[in-house]
Amino acid sequence: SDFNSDKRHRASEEAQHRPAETLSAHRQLYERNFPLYKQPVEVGFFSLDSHRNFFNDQRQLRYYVEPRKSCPDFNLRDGYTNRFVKRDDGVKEKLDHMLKWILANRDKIKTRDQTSSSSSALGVDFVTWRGHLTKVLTTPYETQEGWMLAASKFRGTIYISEVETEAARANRVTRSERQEEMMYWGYKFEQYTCADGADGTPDPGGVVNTNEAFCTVVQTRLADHKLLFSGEVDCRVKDAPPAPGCYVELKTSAEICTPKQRSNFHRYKLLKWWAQSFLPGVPQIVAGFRDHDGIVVSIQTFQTSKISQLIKNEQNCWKPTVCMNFCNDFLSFVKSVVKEDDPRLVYLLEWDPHRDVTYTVHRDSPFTFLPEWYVKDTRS
Ligand code: 0WD
Ligand code: CA
Repeated sequence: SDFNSDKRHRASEEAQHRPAETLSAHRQLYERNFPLYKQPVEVGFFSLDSHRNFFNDQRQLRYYVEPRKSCPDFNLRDGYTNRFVKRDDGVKEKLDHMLKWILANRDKIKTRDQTSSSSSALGVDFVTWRGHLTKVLTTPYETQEGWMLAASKFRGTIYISEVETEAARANRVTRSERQEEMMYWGYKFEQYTCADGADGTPDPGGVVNTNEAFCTVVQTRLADHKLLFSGEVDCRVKDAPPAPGCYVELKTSAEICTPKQRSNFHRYKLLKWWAQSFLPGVPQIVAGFRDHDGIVVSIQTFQTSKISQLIKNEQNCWKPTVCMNFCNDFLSFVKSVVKEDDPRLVYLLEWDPHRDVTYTVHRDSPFTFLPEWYVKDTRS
């Protein structure tokens, strides 16, 4: 009987610790108090040059130059055919640039509030791109695009890297000429509003090369999840608080002419803009509104912290607390699922609109994303 009760005890233990198979994304489940989200701290940065080479410095950081008129003469189509070098978006870099940063800067990661419960070599629970977290935050409101996120645990830290869905790949390879050109417009707007140096002026006559990037690396905590992530930053303002408080996100968007367009802008676009900038603590977003011919008709600055006030008049609108509570629960779900510490093992988390988050497990598959040079490095 001792044996039996012991067995029963173990069975119930097992049931309690068995991870949930799925996670719901229903927004009503996440209407709770806003979870703790610590002020993001910049712990480093890196640059990618015109050939996508990594540099452990700020050489690609640009400076925001306020347009001289609120309606400047920016033609976003200029240079598309003859002064544009486009990054090859068929090349999947996964977390590689972040991992290079980690190998070169592991001493910069703050382990001050490391508790005994976190037993990872890096002192963080998750390493990922900011863009991946943006997708998680907006999931309860997303009705169009699903996602696939690969997760592996290595020395106690869970790394999360996106896998392109079949639908996203199909969109990418069948983009129309018009769509291709409109993707350029955002980068052209950056060229009109950014200078290389603190006292420089923008050079709209130069080449737009989308290989070039400046990325901030920030550390923060969402409830009990310690996060280290990196995001691309468009530019900074000259006289401003230290990073990330000095950073500016640049956006372009179709001009708003009707109440319906305004409502759609608030409900869909501002959600994505807010999530992306809130995560790394980027305080302002400068938007260029353009017409169908790519002419900028107005420029407007949004304070990231005021966006949720701005949309409160919209009925059935999104709520920051739902986004953050879902992200918190998603990361808890990932922790409960990703148990085995093995960089060759991938837990593939998948979500499609109107479905729950599910996962599958893959050993030594094409989904494996932590490179040999990272897992072999004796310092990590
Ligand atoms: O290889 C991959 N599958 C990915 C690589 C997926 C996502 C990101 N990346 C890398 C790239 O190295 C890039 O430099 O991430 C960096 C940007 O990461 P992020 O900041 O986490 O991404 P996100 O917030 O989605 O995008 C920020 C900006 C975009 O600006 P807008 O205003 O359009 O949101 O980064 C650019 C784009 O300018 N961008 C990308 N650049 C390179 N590769 C990518 C991408 N895949 N996606 C967006
Ligand atoms: Ca941007």
